[in-house]
Amino acid sequence: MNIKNYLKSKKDEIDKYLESIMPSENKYPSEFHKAMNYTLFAGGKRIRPILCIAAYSIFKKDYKKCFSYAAALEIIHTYSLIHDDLPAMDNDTVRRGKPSNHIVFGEAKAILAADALLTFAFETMSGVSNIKPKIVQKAIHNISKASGYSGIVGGQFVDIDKEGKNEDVDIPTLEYIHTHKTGELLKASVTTGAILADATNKEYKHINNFGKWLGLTFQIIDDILDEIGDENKLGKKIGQDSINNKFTYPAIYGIKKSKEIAKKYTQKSISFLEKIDKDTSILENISNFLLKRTY
Ligand code: GRG
Repeated sequence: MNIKNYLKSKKDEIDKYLESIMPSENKYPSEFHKAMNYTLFAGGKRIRPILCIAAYSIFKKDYKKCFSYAAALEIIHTYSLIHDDLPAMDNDTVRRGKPSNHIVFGEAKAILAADALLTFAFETMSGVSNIKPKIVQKAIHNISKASGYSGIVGGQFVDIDKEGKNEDVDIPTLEYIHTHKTGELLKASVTTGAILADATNKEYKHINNFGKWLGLTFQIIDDILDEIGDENKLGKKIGQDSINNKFTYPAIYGIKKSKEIAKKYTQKSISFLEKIDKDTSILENISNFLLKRTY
């Protein structure tokens, strides 16, 4: 299947599913529901849910069974974007091509909307009744770990802590920030697919390694795009990393070498898929697509 068609069709399915579960803006308190839905439906590639579905589909056909988890991953990602844009964090006024959540609703309401998204993700995941409880527990545990102190929040903490202190930052610190802030949730997207499809321990390990290298590559490309990307395509302002004096791959290695590293890591991610004795071509194509992405 053409990968662009696959991404588009799965994005449409996930968007429809998200619309079906999010609180109605006609219900009280309407403004609160609007604030929750605003950034979620402002755009976004839906990469995390698609990765979850694609990983699940390696092992099983009935991929709609993982929609609650795929949706939860997108909802958690959106909460993190709203918090990330706040003045106390990265202070970004544009997200997904629109004014950031706090610009439209104000800081206090944006914080509450993001908090509600985070908890709603867990409500969604724990509310499923068509998956064995042991698998539900494992999947929720997996996503919780990626979302918390040992995942995106830990990465964000170190990122904020090291802002403007480049003399304190070495390569292992940079890798900690990248693998945690961005990588853990992307890795959890594919491993959750494998958990839900009841993959063997060996298969899980290969998917986990695939996710690790894919996640790191994703942030390297994000850093490159922050320097040389197109604001209209990206839907956010570029040059923010250098304004915030952030230690990034392009800041250390330059653009050319960073691109080479991203290519090497993409190949590494795919090498783990090759160890799985099943059709992994969709994940492989997604990995190659993400390497070349421009948005
Ligand atoms: C708990 C106070 C508090 C804050 C948490 C967790 C967190 C703040 C921030 C996460 C850090 C973050 C936003 C990392 C960036 C990840 C990243 C590369 C985002 C862009 O992802 P894409 O390209 O975006 O998938 P779309 O819009 O397509 O979904």
